[in-house]
Amino acid sequence: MKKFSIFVLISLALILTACAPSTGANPDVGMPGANDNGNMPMSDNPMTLVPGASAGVTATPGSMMADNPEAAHMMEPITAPNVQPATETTGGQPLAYRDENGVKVFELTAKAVQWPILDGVTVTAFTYNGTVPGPMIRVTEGDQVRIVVKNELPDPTTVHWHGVEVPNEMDGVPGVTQDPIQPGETFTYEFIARPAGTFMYHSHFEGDVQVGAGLYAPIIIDPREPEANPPAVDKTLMISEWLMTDGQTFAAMPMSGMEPNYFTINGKSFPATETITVRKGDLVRLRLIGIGQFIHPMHLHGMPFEIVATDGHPVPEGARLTKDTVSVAPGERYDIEFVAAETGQWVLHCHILHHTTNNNVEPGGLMLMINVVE
Ligand SMILES: [Cu+2]
Repeated sequence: MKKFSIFVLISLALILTACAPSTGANPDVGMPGANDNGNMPMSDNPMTLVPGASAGVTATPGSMMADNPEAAHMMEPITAPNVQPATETTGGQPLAYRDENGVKVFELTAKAVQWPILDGVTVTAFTYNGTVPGPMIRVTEGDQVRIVVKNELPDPTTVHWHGVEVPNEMDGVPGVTQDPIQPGETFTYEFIARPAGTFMYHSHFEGDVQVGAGLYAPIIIDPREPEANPPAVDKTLMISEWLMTDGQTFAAMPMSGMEPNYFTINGKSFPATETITVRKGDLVRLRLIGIGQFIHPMHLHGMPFEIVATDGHPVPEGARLTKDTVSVAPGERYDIEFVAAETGQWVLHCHILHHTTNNNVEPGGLMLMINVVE
């Protein structure tokens, strides 16, 4: 059953790839020889299923795997021995630290858990400390920070501090700046927190699998000088995707062109996403973080917003755009602010509307409510 579903998914991806208008590898398609409908008679043009493959050869999943055995694990479900249900229900919560001679020391354990993204839908997730996203590390600009990372995953891992100005040997790139942290091993990262802004940390080992599987979390560095006009509400939203079939979790995009079927904000799909309740007149800051593999144009109903920071760096007041939609690409951060001017339930959602479904059923996915009350 499982193998059959994977085969169907792969076949679908191959067909979609072959039908895409911009394959480029088949420049003759739709050109001379096309019939009145603009379709190519198959007998005149032995199309291949995979652009760039040799003429007349029809690719099958099996042969692709044989061609590239290193990629075969992408088609395997994400698993771990004795994976347990999550004991927490909310990700991205502030992580406590201990002070050791002026150093803020945080502890992270990379481990697999069963993580509910929706009532009745539970993924097998690779996590920091058992939640998706992992816990929020929140420090102040200039703090000396030490993060002790224990790997309880079945696979090696590393941690990359995305956007933070760390020393090169703390950058978390396996085979470049450090050896992978093997299962059972511990690695200690240490750096000075700078600059101030919205950042994230995530796996840099087999990111195609591990990041999509949940190994990501926010790191917020507050400015040393208190802000002149701090928001009344300050929320961090990490946007990502999942592929679930027959109760098993796969890499969100096991092959180029394949599509995930669940979409999450802070590890939850609508209607399980958080409702953000604010008072009329509040200044609200949302820190949008793209940690998946897809671009998400996030649209807010009812109130325009200003983009006050991009990728952690403040936008000077005179250069700020006022928008109602901002596209959040993988790796990007946008801090947006708006005044909650009108009461009501205002929707924030992705405007690729397929991303507001759960396994093709609307409404779902990347949507949450901003509930403005008196
Ligand atoms: Cu989207």
